[in-house]
Amino acid sequence: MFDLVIKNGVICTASDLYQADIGIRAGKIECIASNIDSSLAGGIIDAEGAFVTPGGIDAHVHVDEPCKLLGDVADTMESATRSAVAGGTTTVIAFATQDIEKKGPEALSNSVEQVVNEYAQQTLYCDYALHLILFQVEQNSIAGRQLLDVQLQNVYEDFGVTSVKVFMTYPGLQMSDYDILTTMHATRSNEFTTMIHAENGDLIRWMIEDLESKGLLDPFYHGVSRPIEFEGEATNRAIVLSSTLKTPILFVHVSSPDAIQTISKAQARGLRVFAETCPQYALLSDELTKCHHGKEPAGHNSSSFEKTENKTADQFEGAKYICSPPIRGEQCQEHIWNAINDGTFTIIGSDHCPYYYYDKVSGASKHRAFRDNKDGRFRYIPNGMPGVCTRLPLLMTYGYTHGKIRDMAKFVELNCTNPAKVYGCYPQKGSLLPGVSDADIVIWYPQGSSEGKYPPRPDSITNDLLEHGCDYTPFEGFPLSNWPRFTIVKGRVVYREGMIVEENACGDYLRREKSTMCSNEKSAS
Ligand code: DUC
Ligand code: ZN
Ligand code: ZN
Ligand code: ZN
Repeated sequence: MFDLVIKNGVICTASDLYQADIGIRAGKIECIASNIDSSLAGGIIDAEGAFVTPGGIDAHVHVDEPCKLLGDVADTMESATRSAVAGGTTTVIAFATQDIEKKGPEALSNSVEQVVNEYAQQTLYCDYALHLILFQVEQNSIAGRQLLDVQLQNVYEDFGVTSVKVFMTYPGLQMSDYDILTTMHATRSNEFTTMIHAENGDLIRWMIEDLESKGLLDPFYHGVSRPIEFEGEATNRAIVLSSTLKTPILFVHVSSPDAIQTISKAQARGLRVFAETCPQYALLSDELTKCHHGKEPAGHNSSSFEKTENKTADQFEGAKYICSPPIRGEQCQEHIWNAINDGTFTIIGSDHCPYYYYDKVSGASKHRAFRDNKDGRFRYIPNGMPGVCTRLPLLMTYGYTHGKIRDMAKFVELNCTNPAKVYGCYPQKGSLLPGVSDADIVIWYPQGSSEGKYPPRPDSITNDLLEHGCDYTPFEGFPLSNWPRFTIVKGRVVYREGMIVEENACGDYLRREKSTMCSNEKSAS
């Protein structure tokens, strides 16, 4: 007997595409077979020939947390997981930031505990796990190594956290090369995954001060202050650090050809260097940050286009597209797609990091939160944009349908299976393996037409589709070829034909194991 049977789907995994039915019991995938007897099912969903994929894993999501180092993020874990399932993502990995008030062997466990406790108060629509953002090594000396070793051991034992992110930029967050080596030493011995934000923070600081001294303050200059070469340099330096210790690393949010080339060369030398990119680097261009010329950006839906008092275009609109690394020139997009297909990129994450565009308090009076703060200087605009909901539909449309991604197996590998392997939750997550995988599944709309025995699928992105807390999407108006019709989390339908199914919300905290892909092998020392 099954709780639910999905019939007539085209099952897509990271290796295969085939027609079959899926039988689900007690939240798990129980069997996949060519024709499951419907009389055995508690419930039946007819996929009508549509693609059936594992639920997406978005391993790069920022939400509001007790330690607000990234400022006031517009999503709680509740709204972020709601937005995730609306876009076919069934597991998110967010961040717990190190709380430097906490000291000693349990310091990092206590930092994570604070975050887990906060999210336990919220309704969660899918499972979530946590990475740890580390920005300070407690003891900046040889003794610090041993302490960090123990701190990581504890955070694994207590919370199943097995990955650490370090920043090579941002005042207050930026780590010295010395501290990065200490961190890598500890992640190596604990078999953690080391995630790197690679941009040269010292050079960026110099550029920001230089631009400000010349009165160049608009959102567009954010990108000017963080050129491609600064990402390339930091990428190369991090590879030197990791190869010194013979330990793997993973670059997050890789945006540009220099970094891609450096990573690809290291991979060709046999170094265990992994990389993530994000849809915004494949689909958006820095032209969007130039709104002060009075043009509406391409792909922009005029319904959300605010006119300023003097009826010209919103001169601050470029702020919506600020993230770090910045959105690059259009010519960089092709490099991103090539690296997606040739294996340089291991995973795709959204880097969902939403900030309100309009002021939350004054609301209707339409003060742009960023502009009215600190004279709109780009330096103070928070870096990040929403994306947890749009990641899979965009990649289905512009990757699969438009032929930029090789095939559906590549789509599943990058968005579902590899993130699970990289972050230690495979095969419970990210795959459709009978007997072992959670029944985290997306049933897409049948290909080709949006007509059927069901409400029509969305044919372009609008902010109100996304179920997130943010007041805009950088992808407003982007045409779509598909959208999740059903999102199933642990056997329960949480999103059905455009509606969240509230009573089926069943998200939990997910403990992870050590990575099977990019943690250190025990033998290396
Ligand atoms: N890096 C991220 O990964 N997210 C938001 C800001 C940043 O710099
Ligand atoms: Zn980052
Ligand atoms: Zn300009
Ligand atoms: Zn991020």
